[in-house]
Amino acid sequence: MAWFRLASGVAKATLRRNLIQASYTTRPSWTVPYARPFHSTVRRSQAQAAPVPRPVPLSKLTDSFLDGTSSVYLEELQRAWEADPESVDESWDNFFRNFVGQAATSPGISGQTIQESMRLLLLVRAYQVNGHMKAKLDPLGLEEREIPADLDPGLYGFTEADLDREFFLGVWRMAGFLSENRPVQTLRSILNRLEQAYCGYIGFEYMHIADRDKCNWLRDKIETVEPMKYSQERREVILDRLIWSTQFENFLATKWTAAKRFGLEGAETLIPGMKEMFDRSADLGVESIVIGMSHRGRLNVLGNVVRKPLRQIFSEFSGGTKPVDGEVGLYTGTGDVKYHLGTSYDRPTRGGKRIHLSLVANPSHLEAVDPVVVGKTRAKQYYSNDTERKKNMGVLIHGDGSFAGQGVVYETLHLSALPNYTTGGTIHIVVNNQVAFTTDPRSGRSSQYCTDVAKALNAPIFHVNGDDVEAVVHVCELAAEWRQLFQSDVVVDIICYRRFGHNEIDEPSFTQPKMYQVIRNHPRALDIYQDQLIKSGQISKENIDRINNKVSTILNEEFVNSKDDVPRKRDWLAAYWSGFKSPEQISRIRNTGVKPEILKTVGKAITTLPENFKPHRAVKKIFELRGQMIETGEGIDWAVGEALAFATLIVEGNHVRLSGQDVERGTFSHRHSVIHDQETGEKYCPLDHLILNQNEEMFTVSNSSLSEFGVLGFELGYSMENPNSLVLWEAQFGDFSNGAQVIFDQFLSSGESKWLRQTGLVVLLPHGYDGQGPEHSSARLERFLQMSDDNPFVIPEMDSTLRKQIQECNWQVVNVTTPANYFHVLRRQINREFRKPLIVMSPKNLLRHKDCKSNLSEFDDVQGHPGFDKQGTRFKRLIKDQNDHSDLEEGIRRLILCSGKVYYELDEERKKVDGKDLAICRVEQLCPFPYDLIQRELKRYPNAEIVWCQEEPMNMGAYPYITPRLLTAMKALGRGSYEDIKYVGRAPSAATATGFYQVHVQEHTELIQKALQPDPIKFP
Ligand SMILES: Cc1ncc(C[n+]2csc(CCOP(=O)(O)OP(=O)(O)O)c2C)c(N)n1
Ligand SMILES: [Mg+2]
Repeated sequence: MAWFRLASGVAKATLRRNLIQASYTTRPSWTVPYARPFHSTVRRSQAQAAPVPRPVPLSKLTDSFLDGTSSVYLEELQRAWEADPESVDESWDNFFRNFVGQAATSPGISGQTIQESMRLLLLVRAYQVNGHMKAKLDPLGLEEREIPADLDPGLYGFTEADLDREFFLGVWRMAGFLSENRPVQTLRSILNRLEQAYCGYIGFEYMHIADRDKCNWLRDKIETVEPMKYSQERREVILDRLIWSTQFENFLATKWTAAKRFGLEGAETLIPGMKEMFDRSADLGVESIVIGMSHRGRLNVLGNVVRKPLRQIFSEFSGGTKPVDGEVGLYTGTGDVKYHLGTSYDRPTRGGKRIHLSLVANPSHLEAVDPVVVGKTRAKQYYSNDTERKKNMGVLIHGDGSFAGQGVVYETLHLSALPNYTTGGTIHIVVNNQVAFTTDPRSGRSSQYCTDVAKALNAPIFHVNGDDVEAVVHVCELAAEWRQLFQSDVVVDIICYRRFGHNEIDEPSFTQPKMYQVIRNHPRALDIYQDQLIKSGQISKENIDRINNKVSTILNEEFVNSKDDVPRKRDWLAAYWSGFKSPEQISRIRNTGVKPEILKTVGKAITTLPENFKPHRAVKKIFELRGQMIETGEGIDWAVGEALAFATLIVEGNHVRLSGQDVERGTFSHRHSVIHDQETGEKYCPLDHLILNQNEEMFTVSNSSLSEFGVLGFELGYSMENPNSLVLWEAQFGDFSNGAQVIFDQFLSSGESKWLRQTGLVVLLPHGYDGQGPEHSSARLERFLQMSDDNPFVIPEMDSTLRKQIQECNWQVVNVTTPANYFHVLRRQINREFRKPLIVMSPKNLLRHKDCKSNLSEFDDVQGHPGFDKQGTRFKRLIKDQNDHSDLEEGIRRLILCSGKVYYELDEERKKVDGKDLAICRVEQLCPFPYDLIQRELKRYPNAEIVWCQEEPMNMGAYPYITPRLLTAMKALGRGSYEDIKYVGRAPSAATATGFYQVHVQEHTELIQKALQPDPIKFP
C-alpha cells in the first residue's frame, strides 16, 4: 500500500513538472531493425531460459509487489476512477484512461501483468546502465564485446509478438523518457527510444553517479524525443573546422615527409570537438582555459585550437627553433622538441566572446602534465578572484594507453574535490585510438574502458564514435555544460583510430596487421561528413570545395611566410611576470631582513589565539612559549622562524601556499599552523589574521591527499602562474619525494631551460640521520645535487654587484641550520627579480634542538645586529665558525666543512674535547656552490687540513658534489690537491641507512670522533 501511495505522489509531482515542459509529440524517425530473436548475445541461452510470465489481469494479481490486499486496492481505485476520474491521483487517472480507453482496440494492454511492468522497467534501467555496451563506438567495427544479456528483451519474457502491444510504463520522478506523460507505449516505441538514446554513436556511462539530480539532468539530455540535430549554419562551422584539422595534417605530411609529428589522422574530429567545447564554455562564462596534452595531435591543437601562428609552427618544423646567435637578452635555454612546447593565445569564440587559452609545455612523460595543469588553473582562479570557479577551467587530453596506465591520472583525479585543490571540474578528453604504441588494449588494461578510473570520481563518461563529428561535437558541448553546472570532472572518450603508425615513420602492420587492413580502406571522418552533408542536400559540393580551397590557400601562404619568421624573444614572461629577469639579465641582490616593529607586530599576531579558543593543553603551552620568544626576542625556533617568513611575506602583499601530507600540524608536530578547539572542533589559523579583512586564501596551508607526484605537480603548476606567491610543498619525509621523481627530473630541474618558464617553488624535504632506518633518513640530497647544472670546474663571477650565479643555475639546494637562515632563504625566494626552484633539506630533530635557535635580531635589518653584514641582513650561504676567529687563523689545524644538523653534533663534541684548534663551517647553500665564501674560509685557515664531514654514506649526501667544486676553489688559491680533501662520513652503502638503531649510534659516534681526532685524517 505504502508503495502505491508513494508511487502516486511521485507521479503527481512529475506530471506537474512535465506539463510545464514542452510536450513531446513526434516519434523518432529512427527505428530499430529488429531481427528475430531481438539480438544475439553470448549469453543467449540464459536469456531464453528466463521464465516467461503468463498474462494475468491486473486485478487478479498476487505477487510480491501486488499482494491480495493490493489487488483489492486496485479494483477499488478503478471503481473510484470510473465514478469520478478527479478522485484519483493524476497518474492513475492517466493510466486508467489509457488502459480502459484502449482496451477494446489494444488487445495487449488488458493482459499486462505487473511482472511485465516491472520487467519493462528493468529493461529501461538496463539500457540506462548498460546501453553503452551496445553503442556503435568503434569506427573500424572491430571491437568484439559481449552485449550484456540484460539488454535483450527476451530475458524479460518479451517476444516479437509483443512489439506492438502497449504497455503501462508508469510515470516516475525521473527525468527523460520515463518522466513523460505517456505511461502507455508500445514495446516497439519504447525500444526505439532506448536504442536511439543509448546505443547510437554515443555510449553514455553515468548510472554509477549516486546523485539523483545529476542523473536526471543527464537523462534529460540523453533520452530526448528527437535525435540531436544541428542547424545548417552550425554544420558549416563544424565542417570548416574538420577541414582545417584534416588539411593541417595533410599539409605537414606532404611538406615534411620524414618528420615525426604524432599526427591526428584518424582522430581529426578532436579539433571541431574541442573548438565547440570551448565556444560553449565561453558562452557559459569561462574566460580562460589551461590545456594539457601529450604528443598526439598537439601541433594540430596548437595551430587550430590555440591558434599559435601557423607560420611559426612551420618555421619550427624547418628548424627555426634554433637559438639566434648574438641577440642580446634572448635567453633560449636548451629548448625542446616542437611537440612539447607550450603557448597561450586569446581566441575569439563562435559566440563573439574571447577566451584565453594556454597550452602548458610538457615532457614526454605521459600524463605528468595533468596535475601541473590543474594547479595552474587553481592559481588562476585565486588571482582572478574566481571564487565560483566558473571563469577558469582545466582541460586535459589523454591517450587511451596512458589514461589507463599512468598512476598520476588517478592522483590528479583525486585532487578534484578537495577544498584546497578543486578547480570546479576538469574536462578530460581521451583520444582513444585503441592502441598504445604497439600495445593492444587487451594487454594494456584490465578494465572494460580505458576511462574506468574516472568512475571512482563519479564523473560521467561519454564514449563517442570518433567518425561521427556531430556526435563528438555534441558530447563535447555536453561536457562543457556539465562542468559549468556541476563543477566536477567529466570525461569524453573519443574512440577513433591511428591512420599511421605510432609516429609517421613507424610501421603499424608489424603488430596490428588486421586493424591496419581495415584502416587502409577506411574513409576519413571528413569524407564521411562531406558525403553525408551532400546527400542531405544541406551543403553543396561547390561550397565544400570552396572551404577546402580557402584552407589550402592559407596553409600555403603561411608556409611561404614561415621562411621569414624570426624567432621572437620568447613569450615566457606572461602578464604577471613583466619586469622579471631572464638568466642573462642581472638581478640586484636584495636584503631580506625586516623592520623590527613589523617583526613584533606579526610575531604577536601569529602567537596569539582568540580569547575563547580552547586549544589542546600542549598546543596552548607551545603558543605561550612562542609568545615569549617574540616578547623577549630570544630563542626563536624553527616553526616560529618559518611562520615569521610567511607572515612578513603576506603583509608585503604576497600569497603564501604550503601543501603536503599533514603540513597543517606538521609531520613532527612542530608547526601547528592550524589549531583545533578541543571542545568545538573549530579550527584557527593564526596566519590568516595578519591584516585587516585578510582573504583567507592569501595564506593557504593544506593537508593534501597521500600523493607525491600529483600534489607536487599541482603545486608546481600553481607556482608558475604568478611570481608574487611563495608556494611550498613539503614531503612527509624527504625519502618519499622520489614518488614525484618525474616532477623533479622533467619539470623542476629542467623546465626553465627547456621551456623558458620560471618557478620559485620551494620543496621541503625532511632529511637527517637520527636512527629511524633506511626509509626515514634520507631525502637523497645527492640526487638533487647531481641534477644541478653549475660547472664544477669553473668559478663564476662572484662579485655581489655582478653575480648571476643563481640565475644561471637550474635550481638551489640548501641544508639550512638556523631558524633565521631559514627565514631569510624563504624570503629571498620572493625578494628578487627572478624565480628559481629551491630544494630544502629540512630538519627533523633540529625542530626542537636546544641550540637550533635564533634571536629576533637576526631577522631584522638593523645595522650592527648579528645578521647584518656589509650590505644588510641576508641569507647566509655559508656560516663561518661561531668562535670569534679573525681573518687569519694560522693555528687552526683542521677546517671541517659540513652541512645540516651534523654541525650541532660536531660542535658539541668539539666543546667536550676542547678542540680550540678546530674550525667548523656550515655550507648552508650547497648549490650553487658558494665559491667566494669557501675561499674566504680557506684563506682564514691557511694551515688547516680540509675535511668534508657528512652523515650520509660516501656515495650519497653532498660529498660527490662538493669534492670537485671544493677542489676548484682550492686550486684557484694554489692550495692542495684532490687527496687533500679528507672524507668523514659513513661508508658507501646500498641502503641509505642502517635499520639497527645501535649500529646507527655506533656509526654516528665513530664519524663524529673521526672528524675531531687528533691525528691527521687519511685520504679519502
Ligand atoms: C611515462 C611514459 N612511458 C612511456 C612512454 C613512451 N610512449 C610514448 S607514446 C606511448 C604510447 C602512448 O599510447 P596512448 O596513451 O594510447 O597514446 P597514443 O600515442 O596512442 O595517442 C608510449 C608508451 C612515455 N612517453 N611516457
Ligand atoms: Mg592510443
